Parts: sequence; structure tokens; C-alpha cells
Amino acid sequence: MIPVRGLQGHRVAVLGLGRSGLSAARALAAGGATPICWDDNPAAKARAEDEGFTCQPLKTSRDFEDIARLIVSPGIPHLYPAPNPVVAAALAAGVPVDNDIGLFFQSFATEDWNNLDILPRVIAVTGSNGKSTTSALIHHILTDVHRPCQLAGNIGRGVLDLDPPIDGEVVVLELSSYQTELARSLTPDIAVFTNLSPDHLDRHGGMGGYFAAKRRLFAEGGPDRAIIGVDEPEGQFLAGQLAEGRADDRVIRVSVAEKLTGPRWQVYARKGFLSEYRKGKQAASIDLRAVPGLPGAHNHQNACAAYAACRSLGLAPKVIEAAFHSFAGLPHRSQLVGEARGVRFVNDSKATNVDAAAKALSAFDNVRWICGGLEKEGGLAELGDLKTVRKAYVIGREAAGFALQLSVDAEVCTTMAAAVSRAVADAQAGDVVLLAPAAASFDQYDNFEQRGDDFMAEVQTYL
Ligand code: UMA
Repeated sequence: MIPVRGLQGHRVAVLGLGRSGLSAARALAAGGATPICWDDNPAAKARAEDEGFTCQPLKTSRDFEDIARLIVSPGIPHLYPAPNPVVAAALAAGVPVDNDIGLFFQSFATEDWNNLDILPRVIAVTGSNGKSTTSALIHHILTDVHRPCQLAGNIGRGVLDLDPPIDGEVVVLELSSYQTELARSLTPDIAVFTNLSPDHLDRHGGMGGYFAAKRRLFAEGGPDRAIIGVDEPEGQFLAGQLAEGRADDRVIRVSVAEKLTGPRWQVYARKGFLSEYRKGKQAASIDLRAVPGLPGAHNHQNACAAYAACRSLGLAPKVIEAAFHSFAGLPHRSQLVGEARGVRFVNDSKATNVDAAAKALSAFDNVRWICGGLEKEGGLAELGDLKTVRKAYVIGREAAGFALQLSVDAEVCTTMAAAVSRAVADAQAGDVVLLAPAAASFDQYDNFEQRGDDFMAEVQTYL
């Protein structure tokens, strides 16, 4: 745990008692603050009370009179579409609103670091898609070369749950826009921006707010090194704003759309090959086609970003290449579930938005596509021509409406069991049955993990 510094003796409100909220309450208490907790779900509140935390409603600005700060969980709206009533009360009382990420950055460095030979470093990864895989891949590469490292953030472990760092340790944080928007301190040593496509727009008041939330990672004084995906105008703009001149090594540009040229430091993947160029000279080339854990162009983008982050730490191309080959991939992301009668089954339940689904679809041919769920703002137009799809099998409560918007043959299945059964009945050797929903899961499941688990359980009966 990272005990919270700077709030000793203060009462600090904690809203939301899931993974991030509970770990924040524990870290605040360890640092000498008194957490005053609340969760709208009685079961979550009861769990915190069982641990000895005080829970009390914080409904009006009066309730915040002796509160130094409000720590809000990422899933709880603090501004858009409307502030949660507890946040609204804190704002009215003039109490600063922060989150566990802000507390982490204000608490991570301590006097104990004076005894370390190599200072710990933080790599923070954000972007619309690929940030979990990129973060996990960086962590995997560092583990492979026996560099002390830890992984936390949006990937599932609260950042304040991390152990205090040891000599030379690298902390890899996956950060969502919810997390970067709210953190009062945000000072990574190396920051990665994978890509940008519409997601969570209701929470950020539109695309501009969404980009601004992610961009904050590069704003507060700026990281020592910024690794920026430049395949969208936002990435190009950000890279241009951060770099001092064309040969500024603090920015590494990443692309899977074009060959990057010129004196800059750049890493790109084309036709399955990763290339690194620095000061106009090629520094490395890696064949990604034979890397089993990173299929498709979207994973090649993740590989380029992770490669650049590790090069920033001084790792040699050859050791990064070797580690790529032992990367197993993450559950629910291009996860090969099994193969039967020449048909492969792939779980990409994490493809919760249109862009992620389009990328998953382009990584395979002859796709029997299981899609649908709670549609996100912006519709399905950006799915593109769906040329790798043989047929869609649509799940979700609004399956009929979802199917009508698709430009390919689509069958309304509603349930996962029906979708897998129909896809198996139609599939021929060489086909891929791919779950890549292009929608959130909340109409039928608690989260994307549960949806992916359901797909895998259904598939097991056919293997
Ligand atoms: N709650 C309220 N009032 C509300 C809404 C929620 O009290 O109006 C309470 C719930 O009852 C629950 C708690 O808040 O007890 C849940 O908080 P949370 O949704 O922020 O979830 P955590 O368990 O704290 O998990 C969060 C991240 N969740 C979200 O961003 C939605 C996790 O990312 C992250 O792994 C974890 O912190 C540790 O850092 C998950 C996620 O879905 C994987 N992220 C989104 C994504 O990847 O698309 C952004």
C-alpha cells in the first residue's frame, strides 16, 4: 500500500467503495487521515463498515464543513452528464475533488528514496483502445528482463494498493479518461497515448472534453518522454505541441497507418514489421507476424507503443523482441479460446466500442461475428465496410435495432447461447467465431469480463 501523504489529521470524504474507493480509504487511514465514506449501494457500504470505516451520508454542503477533500471513484460522474449529488454538495462547499490517482502522485515519492541508487519511475498509459494490452505488455517485457515492476490502474488494481517501490522499480499505470480528468496531481515520468476514438462521451461533454481529459497526462509540466500514437489528428496535434522542433527526442511518434520519416524518434508497424527510426537512421526492425499474443494491426500498435516505452528506459531492441514472443495476451482481448473442426473461437469482449470492434474484425478473415449490447453514442457508422465478416449474430436487449444498422447479413439471436449455437451451425473450416460486441455489456451483464466468460463457457460445449 502507498500511505497517503499530506492529509494527516484531516477528514477526507471517499465516494464509491469499489476497488479504487476502498483502497483509497485504507491508504488515507494509513497516512493518518480519517476517511468518511459513502456508497449508494448498501452492500458496498456494509463491506467498508466491516473494515471499521465510518460511513455517513454527505448530502449537503454543510456535511462538508470539516472535510479537506472529496475522493471520487472513476465510475461516478463528477461533472457530466450531471454531478453525483455528493460531488455537487462538495463543489457547492468549495471542497477540492480528487481521486486515488491524484493521491498516488502526491504520495509516491518519499524521503526513503534518498537511500535508493536508481529512482523509481512511473509509466502511465492512456488512449481509447489498447491501453490495457500496452500496459500489460510493458510490464511483461520489464518482468522478462528482471527489472522490478508493478502494474495497476484501470487494469483492475487500485493504484494505492501498490507496494512502496524498491530501487530502480518501474510502476506501470493504465489510466482511463475518467481517472486522468479528475486527478489533481498527474506527473508520470513517461506517458503513452495510444489512440483516440469516441467513447464515454456522455461523461466528458463530447469529444473535445474526452480528448482534454486524456491530454491532461501530458500537461502538468510534461513527462520526460511522451509516446504518442499519431494516426488521428488529436495525436498529431498533441505530439506537435509537446515537441520543441523536429528532432526533439522527448516525443516518440507511433503509427500503424504510415511509414514515419524525418529526423524524429519514431516507431511504426507496416505489413507486420515494426521499425524504429531515430535521427533519420533505422535502429531496429522486428517481425511481428510470428508473435502469437499480438495478432492484428491494433495489437501491432500496442507493440509499437510498449516497445517505445521500453526503449525510453534503455532496453535493447533484441530483448524487447524476445519478450514479445512470450506475451500470452490478456483475457477478453483477441483471446484464442480454442479450435474445433478448423473453426477458431476468439473472445474480444473488451471491444466495447465501435473502433475496438472494427480493429478486432480486421485482424481476422472469414469472421462469424457475435456483436451487440448497449449501444454507445455515435452509432455504428464507423464500423466501416465489414469486409472480413461473413455474418453477424446479434445479442443484447436491443438486438433487432442493432442488427438493422449493420451492412452485413445479420441474425437476431439476443442471447449468447443462441448466438454461439447459430454461429457454430453456420461455421466452416477456416472461419473465426469472434465475440467483438461494439457495445457495452450492461444491458445483460455486470461487466465485459462476465460477458466474455459467458461466451467462453458456451464455446466450451462445442470444443
Ligand atoms: N457507486 C455509487 N454511486 C454511483 C455509482 C457508483 O456509490 O452513482 C459505487 C458503486 O456502488 C460501487 C463503486 O461506486 O461500489 C464502484 O466504483 P467504480 O465504478 O469507479 O469501480 P471501481 O471498483 O472503483 O473500479 C474502478 C474502475 N472502474 C471504472 O472506471 C468504471 C476500474 O476500471 C479500475 O480497474 C479500478 O477502479 C481500479 O483502478 C474498470 C472499467 O470498466 C475496468 N473502466 C472503464 C473502461 O475500461 O472502459 C473506464
